[in-house]
Amino acid sequence: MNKYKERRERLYKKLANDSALILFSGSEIKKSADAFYDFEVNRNFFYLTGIKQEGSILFVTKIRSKIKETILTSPYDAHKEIWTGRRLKPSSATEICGIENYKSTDEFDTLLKTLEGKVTTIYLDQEPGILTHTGMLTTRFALQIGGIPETKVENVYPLIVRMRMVKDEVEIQLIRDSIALTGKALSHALTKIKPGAYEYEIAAAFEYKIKKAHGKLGFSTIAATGDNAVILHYPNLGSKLEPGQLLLLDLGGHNNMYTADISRTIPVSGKFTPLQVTVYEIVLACNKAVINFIRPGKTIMDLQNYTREFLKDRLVKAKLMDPSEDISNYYYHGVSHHLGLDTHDPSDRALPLEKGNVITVEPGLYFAKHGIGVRIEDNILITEKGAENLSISIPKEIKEIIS
Ligand SMILES: [Mn+2]
Repeated sequence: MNKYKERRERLYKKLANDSALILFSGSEIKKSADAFYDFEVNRNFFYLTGIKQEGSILFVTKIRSKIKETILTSPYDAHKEIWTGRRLKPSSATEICGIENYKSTDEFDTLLKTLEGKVTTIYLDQEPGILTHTGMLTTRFALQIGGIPETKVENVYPLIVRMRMVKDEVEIQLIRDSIALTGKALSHALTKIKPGAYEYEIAAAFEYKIKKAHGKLGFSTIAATGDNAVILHYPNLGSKLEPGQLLLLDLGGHNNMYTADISRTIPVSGKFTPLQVTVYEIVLACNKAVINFIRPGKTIMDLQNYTREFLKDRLVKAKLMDPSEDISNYYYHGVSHHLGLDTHDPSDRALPLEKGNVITVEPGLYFAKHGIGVRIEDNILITEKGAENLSISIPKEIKEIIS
């Protein structure tokens, strides 16, 4: 069966009777003048349809338990096509998502009117910032259709997010492929690390290999040397790599919508100072200990508490912090987040981990006064009894990263 259809059918079981579900792929966002940002589809819409084109709509009714699905895309516009590229034909749209019933978005308002008197619940993805096919915020659209008599609007976002948290076999393979691509691109970038190179050159080498695979970045590449590495989402990438510094890389790419998210920390001159190696060994040991600690049933909060205690214990033993100090002075982010169609894949963090979840494990330590930031991040599949490190083949052992 079409995998998107299979997902939709699982979702429909959770919807109330006499309801409608309306999901939007989103609209392009203006950059400046007549330029737009590259379109990024609403991932919940993509998860259920496989369609990536802006201005598309999934329209579903569940009346007396009977499901009726319609897929809508923007009407064919020959003039627009010769300016901005080829558009999905109705036949391709229906084939991708496995929905036979097709309409153009011109017919959406008429379709919406058919709900009057037929449904009592309308489900929308009310995640802030999601746009309709006309560029209206979905939260605003919700207010508008809230005026349909005898109906209430429900947020379908939590239901879809719970489904997305458990990856199926197809999704796990796509994540494996993206990790392999990211690992390959990272190993190319590593060959460019030397004193005198710039952070942006290392990032460019990584991104070249991703683009060469017709891929995209999951997020803006971080290449941060020296004390730049204490800035978690360091955005500037303008510094020169100096001898004796560390370079922290946090990067991920894909050519299949599912991103990897990998961090490695590399000595610029090919060798660590004694202080750097002490810090690196603690973070590496912590990375491995957390991966070992993972079991279905534990929560991400359990992993975080474990990480904080582990790092504090090791830093105190190494005399790098006082027992009375707060570990948050040196480790000030979460150890894990879910990963998938989004880098920070949406999740219900209160839910315990279960088989099929994919999360990151990314302990770090940051000492601004020593110009040291170390983070080692792997991507982990939760299995029946524990965890599988999907990024195990991306080097992180000291002997693998020194020259
Ligand atoms: Mn991450």
